[in-house]
Amino acid sequence: MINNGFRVQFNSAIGPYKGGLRLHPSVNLGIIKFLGFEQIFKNSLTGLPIGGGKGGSDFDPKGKSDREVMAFCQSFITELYKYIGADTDVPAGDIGTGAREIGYMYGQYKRLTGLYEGVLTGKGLTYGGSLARTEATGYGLLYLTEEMLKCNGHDIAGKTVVVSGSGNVAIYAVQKAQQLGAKVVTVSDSTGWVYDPEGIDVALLKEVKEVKRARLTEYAAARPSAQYHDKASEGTNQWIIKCDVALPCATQNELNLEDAKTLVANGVMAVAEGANMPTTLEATKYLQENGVLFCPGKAANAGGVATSALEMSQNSERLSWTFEEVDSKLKNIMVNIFHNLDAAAKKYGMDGDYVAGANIAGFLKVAEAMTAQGIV
Ligand code: NDP
Ligand code: 8G0
Repeated sequence: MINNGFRVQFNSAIGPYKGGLRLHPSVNLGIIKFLGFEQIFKNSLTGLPIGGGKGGSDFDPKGKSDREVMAFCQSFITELYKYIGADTDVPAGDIGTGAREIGYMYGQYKRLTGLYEGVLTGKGLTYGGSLARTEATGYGLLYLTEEMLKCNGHDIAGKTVVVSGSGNVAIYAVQKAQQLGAKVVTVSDSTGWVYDPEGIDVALLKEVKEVKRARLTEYAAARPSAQYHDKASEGTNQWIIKCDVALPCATQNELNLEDAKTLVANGVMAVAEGANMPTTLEATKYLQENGVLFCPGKAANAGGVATSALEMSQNSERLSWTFEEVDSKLKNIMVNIFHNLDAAAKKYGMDGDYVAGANIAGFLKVAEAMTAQGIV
């Protein structure tokens, strides 16, 4: 079996290329390019010195043994190692690429180059990883959502939240939403979704997904209050559940116009993207036209890459910060991002349009850096 691997180095005006590596059978060059393009502006919004890139492969880690995954990761890095480095291009995880895969890739990079450097982020805590990186994207999503609601006169506490996905982003989004006093009633994976009106049990979800690497049917089997819905046989998804806040945290194009109409009819107040481009263009427009607060992924999920940049800082100074230190920096970054979008939208006459605000604020810094450097 031959797999194809990609790395798109899109823009390095404000720092080394930075972005994840996706391992999923759907991966192709088009997907990596759109993700890399978004990454430029997201990384700019973090305020940290990172350029934009993305990579991955159509290798499917699902159902593979640790040994098979290791063999793939070693082959992948054998091809990629010449193009990456702590000061040139710093990949990380993404869909299908977690701590296990990053570990195998880091080991192979070190074996080939002899360098012990911060070439990858999302590393394990014993070899240069950062505390709070695992939680960062989901936590950051909630810090931003909380601020967006607050600035529009609402409180996240007491809200009903619908989350899609049950991977890294979704799990920690559920956890932080609950810590902030919201009730999360759904999670999903590629085959089905769970409705748990008593609120998702995060400990059980982590056990099923992080430890057993099992399907959500196992969550439902262990939790009497949960109902499992099969997507293919029912033709439904989690967006039919009435909620105040919707957080798509699985993959691109998972929230379409029909879903947006259902959410609006059910009174949704805010949508913030944990995944990259989960909302289709038509759905985004519909939500915005119907007064829903909408925050695009390049702002809402920037906490992951921001914390990766903090991991790079720690690697450079050969120190590790405490969980609280990293988490408080993350929170500051997310609150600042929201205010930057809000200000850019207002300044350019599009008050409340956080899509325009994110694009403008992200773009301006990159354009200025490119212009100053002679557009090289
Ligand atoms: P994971 O691999 O940990 O989890 C992905 C989740 O989404 C799983 O529940 C998976 O279900 C589901 N999923 C993936 N592909 C599909 C698909 N084609 N159709 C339906 N469901 C799917 O990935 P992450 O949580 O890390 O990433 C989720 C999203 O967040 C992606 O868009 C990613 O690019 C984005 N993101 C991630 C960041 C991070 O730090 N991890 C940072 C910023 C953005 P199943 O298990 O059944 O495949
Ligand atoms: O840490 C990263 O560079 C990273 C990993 C996975 C996804 C993303 C993203 O911003 O989409 C960034």
